[in-house]
Amino acid sequence: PEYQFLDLLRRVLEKGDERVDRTGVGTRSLFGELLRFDLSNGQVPIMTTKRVYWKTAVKEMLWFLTGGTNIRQLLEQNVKIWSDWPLEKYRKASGTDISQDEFEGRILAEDEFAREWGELGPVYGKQWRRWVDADGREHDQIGTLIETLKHNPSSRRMLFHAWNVGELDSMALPPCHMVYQFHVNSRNELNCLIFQRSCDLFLGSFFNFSGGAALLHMLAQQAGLTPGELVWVGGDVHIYLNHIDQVREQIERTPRPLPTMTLTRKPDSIDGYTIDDFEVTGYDPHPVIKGDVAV
Ligand code: THF
Repeated sequence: PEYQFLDLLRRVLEKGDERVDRTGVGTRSLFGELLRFDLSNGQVPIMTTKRVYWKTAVKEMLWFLTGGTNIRQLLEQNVKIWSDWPLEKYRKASGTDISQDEFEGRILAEDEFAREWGELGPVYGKQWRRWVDADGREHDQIGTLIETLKHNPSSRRMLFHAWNVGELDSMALPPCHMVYQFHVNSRNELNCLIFQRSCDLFLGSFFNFSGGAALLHMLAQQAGLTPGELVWVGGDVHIYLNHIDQVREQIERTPRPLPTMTLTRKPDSIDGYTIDDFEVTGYDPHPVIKGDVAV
């Protein structure tokens, strides 16, 4: 299964269209790609050709599920992958060159500062748990999904969406993985299709696959189903030009067997999970490869 991913990396490197993107870094990209990962045998798509910080990815997914939109909750778990955007904003507004460490320290230490500068706007968590409609009513898309999985699993309307058009302008970043659709087959296996409009293959994709797999495990457990397939569809699938050398190194490596994921406990609801409930065994990756994130 990792070979299809390495193959995608290779194709984007070789055939990708090169152009300058929003961040100014430049990318090579292909449009419209699909990957399938089978989770029914216990395997999870936590790739092995470089070490993936899967706990960080799962913590991010748990943060989405809390409905949270402030980086403080992430920092409390030592997750720093969302700090760049608020940091950039604060530097511009204050005219200072504050370091990331100092900025994160202030978010953690000062309530007022965290409220004002740690907020990302109505991003993923807000839309998943508290989408506000035209009448001002809130919709818990995750709650509705779990009810439907339990009581009407043949439904073709089991999905949640984060592309809330009216609120895009107030988000730090519009959602990348924007739609998750679910499907239950005749063997009571839960399948998930993620539609991602924009994918940073070298940094983001591993997080998206790992987080998606964790979500599939939690939802299956809550609805009394077993994990099936994770289908991932990418729109603009790209490699940043400052990641090209790293990707070349990664595709030379030989994949090892994928690890397995199990939940060690069944919480009463989707809101009851913590990072300690996830056990990943048999993970023996190649060493980490570093790359800078384009903001
Ligand atoms: N913007 C860009 N340019 N790339 C992305 O992957 C991305 N995301 C989220 C929002 N905007 C994005 C943020 N997610 C890392 C991983 C995921 C991110 C952002 C950054 C990252 O730096 N990963 C490193 C270090 C991990 C760590 O410090 O624990 C890695 O090696 O994986 C796509 O959702």
